[in-house]
Amino acid sequence: MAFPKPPAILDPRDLSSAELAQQPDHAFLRIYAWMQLARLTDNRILELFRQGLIKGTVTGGQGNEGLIVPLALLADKATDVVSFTHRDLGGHLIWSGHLCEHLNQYFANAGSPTKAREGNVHHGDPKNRSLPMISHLGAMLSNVLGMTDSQRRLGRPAVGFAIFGDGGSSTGDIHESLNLAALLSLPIVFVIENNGYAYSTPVSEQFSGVELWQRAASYGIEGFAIDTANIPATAKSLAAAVDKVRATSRPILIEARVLRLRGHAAYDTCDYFQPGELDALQARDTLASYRARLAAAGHAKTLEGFDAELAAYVEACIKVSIAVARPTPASLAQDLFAPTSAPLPWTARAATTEPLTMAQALNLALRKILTERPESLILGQDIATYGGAFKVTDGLYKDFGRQRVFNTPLAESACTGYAIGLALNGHRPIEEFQFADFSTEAITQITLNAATYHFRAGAAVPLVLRLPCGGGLTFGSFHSQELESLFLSMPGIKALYPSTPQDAFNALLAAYEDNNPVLLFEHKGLYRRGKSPVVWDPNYRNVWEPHQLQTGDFATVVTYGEMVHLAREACEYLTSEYERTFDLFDLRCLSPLKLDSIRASLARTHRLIVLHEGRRTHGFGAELVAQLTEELFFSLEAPPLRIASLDLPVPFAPELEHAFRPTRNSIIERIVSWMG
Ligand SMILES: Cc1ncc(C[n+]2csc(CCOP(=O)(O)OP(=O)(O)O)c2C)c(N)n1
Ligand SMILES: [Mg+2]
Repeated sequence: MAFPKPPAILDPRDLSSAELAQQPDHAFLRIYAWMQLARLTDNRILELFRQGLIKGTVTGGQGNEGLIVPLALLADKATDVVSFTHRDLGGHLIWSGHLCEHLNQYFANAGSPTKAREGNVHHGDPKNRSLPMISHLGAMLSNVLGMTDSQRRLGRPAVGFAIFGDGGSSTGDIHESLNLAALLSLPIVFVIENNGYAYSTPVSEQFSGVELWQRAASYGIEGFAIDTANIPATAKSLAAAVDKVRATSRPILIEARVLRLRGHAAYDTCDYFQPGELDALQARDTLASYRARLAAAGHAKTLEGFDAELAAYVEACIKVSIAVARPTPASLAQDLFAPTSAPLPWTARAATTEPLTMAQALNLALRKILTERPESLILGQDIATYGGAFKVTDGLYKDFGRQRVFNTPLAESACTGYAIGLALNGHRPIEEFQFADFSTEAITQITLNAATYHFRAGAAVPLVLRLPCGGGLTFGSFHSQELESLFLSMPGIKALYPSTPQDAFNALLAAYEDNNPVLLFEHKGLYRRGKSPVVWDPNYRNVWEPHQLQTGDFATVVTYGEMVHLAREACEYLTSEYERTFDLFDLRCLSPLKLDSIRASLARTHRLIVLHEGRRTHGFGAELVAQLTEELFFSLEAPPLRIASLDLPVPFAPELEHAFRPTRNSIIERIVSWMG
């Protein structure tokens, strides 16, 4: 069924300070119409939810329209960046799309913009720079920062709108994002929707100290509060703020006092309100008072016309959307990862004639990427003049400058979110974590935001996260971990783990050109474990497959990272002392797993040894054993052997760490006793 034609008053989706000054009546009536559309739609969504026709969490925007409607109208939809919250249906309606498409999202039908993979207001339009929210409050702000910066880097005069609630204001992500925007001087309008409550919690239990807008001063940026009870005044101050941010490229923090007229969500029992409090709130409804004000100014007839037309339009759209087919699970699995592009046109220059350490090989790959790919940039802590904690980025800042190679503050979550925003807009950031361990600070951004993006919003996030990992260097439990099983239990992440300088060079190029978030595990013990030649390898994409290092017939050994080198030594010993030979595989790619060559080996040897440095319980080896043996189980001649670290935090002293991790000798001992 065709989408109904919207009433003419909804044709313009824009507003400017000039229009507010010169033709205020036009402007104010347009604001009213969009507010009324948002209200009618939110109200009908609530009814449809109560009828069981809409599922999930229905958090209405009733009371928030006086803020979000002028704000969304003022944004330049061809340039600017936004991420709307769960109170901002009105903003979604204005930014892009037909009402039917938004309703399709709520009905979770086959026409839903998230392909019905996300519910209700969790949609967006990333191609038009409206970034779909994830539930985790605060997480979207840094994405807006990154995409806005990407727009500016491309020469477009964008403003980003980073919106959050009074409850969200307590999260660390909000602080990290405000700090980052101030530091990088990004043109961001931060807007706090202060409706007095976070679910049932009043602001008095949310924060103490200064009012929310006054926090601006501590970031060295301008801040002010507005009361959206006066909508013309709200529109004018928002317009002035947007103009200012666009012109100065400095962030501003606005605390908007708004109302929440229907409790937190459809399921809210509202029993935390004082008697009469909800009625009193509803009596202050800004939409009603705005309508009365416009009617008193001589627009009563026009408003009646709008109301009738808009109500008929909403009903007609519901009729269309409710009849759309239910979604099918047909393409669920295919859509997890963004398709990878053809190989980039790398120059086939031989990299160097000198043998290199793995750290130098990575540096060379980064240099090649920065030289040949203008969309690339590198960020991380201490990576600029200092060259990174492990000197992997040595010299890059000097040669490529601050625009391409820059230090970040200690804010792993916001910096990763910022990188996601850059990646969504065509840049390809490479982020160095000082130690892999600190990536846990960014776990929401990596596993829930970046990793799910393509699945839920159809947008690619080409992002490389470099993770110096592993132990054996007496760094203790917070600088030595192997985190692959933590991350890779979540869908949507690719991961490479090279063990040689050449593979590290190849892996960085392969990860870089992939259209998905890729974790690059770099074992710190391998950074300087000897040198070997590194050449331009036209088959660099082979790092996505396991590499067979030696052949034999007694057992199939699968390992990766630093353990590859220990496994080699152990196999050599067992061959010379016990005359056993082994098929030895360096897995190299941990996700997506490609195990066919290893399965073929196991079908021949009938014995499997899996070795890794991460802990044993819930470790990556469990998954490897399961996937490798489930089809070959009855042909095995021995139970699979798993060699891993102990199920403990990584201990500090060398003697203790030695006992914790597999060593050449402990590997040999385990295999000998298993051989029986
Ligand atoms: C990090 C995080 N913790 C908890 C929640 C659950 N939750 C969803 S909405 C909400 C209240 C949010 O309050 P506020 O930021 O003021 O926004 P409002 O709903 O009032 O618009 C909570 C606690 C969440 N979404 N994210
Ligand atoms: Mg709130």
